[in-house]
Amino acid sequence: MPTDTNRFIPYTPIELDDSTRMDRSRQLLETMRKRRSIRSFSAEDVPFEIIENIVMTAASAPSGANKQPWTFCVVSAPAIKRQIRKAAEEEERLSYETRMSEEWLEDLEPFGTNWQKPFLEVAPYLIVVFKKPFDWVNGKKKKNYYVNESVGIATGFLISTIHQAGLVTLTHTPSPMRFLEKILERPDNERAFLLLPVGYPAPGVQVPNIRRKKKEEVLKVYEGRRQKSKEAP
Ligand code: IYR
Repeated sequence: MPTDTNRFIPYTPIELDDSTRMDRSRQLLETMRKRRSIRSFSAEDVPFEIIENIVMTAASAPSGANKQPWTFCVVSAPAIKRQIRKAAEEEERLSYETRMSEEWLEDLEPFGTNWQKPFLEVAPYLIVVFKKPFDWVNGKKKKNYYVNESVGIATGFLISTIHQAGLVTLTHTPSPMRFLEKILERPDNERAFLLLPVGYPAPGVQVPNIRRKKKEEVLKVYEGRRQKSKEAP
């Protein structure tokens, strides 16, 4: 066993009483249920520090063996955004015209999507999330663990934080995505994972009229301990 005493340090929990926890959980639910994927952005600029804070919140996510196998590339340069849009639209046009099945296109119908992606140039920021299947350590390849799970969780943090900071985004998945590695000149251990335009919504933007599943459909309770009840003495 290592003897160093810094291997474990005290954890400082968030101290709240149950009624505050209840209030907070309800407020969070209400706030998060207002989140929608947005496909039309305002060109209005966003203070960079907000973007930095959002990214660093995402980077606080848990990861396999704490390897933090991610890089978040933040693009505001118009020339790079243009390159990304052009390459994404080339892939998307092929997908919509030849690669996606009839069933898939039908499933996407309610969202009104197509191969055109103007938001890639209009949104003030593009955050491109890269996963790192391995790291280079002293010239040796070191494999990372649960890479998709880890980067997926970090992206969840990212989306949630973007919403809570009052901005909007879209989880965009141009496929295949290798062009992002080339355009952003990423090292050979990085693979594009997701692309998120971030900004303010276009004024008057509308969203698809779709519903979230009901509690009974997504939550199954296997009760063991009795719930603390408000009525209990
Ligand atoms: N990547 C394409 C297609 C697409 C696929 C799914 I699944 C969506 O939920 C939305 C779009 C695009 O971005 O248009």
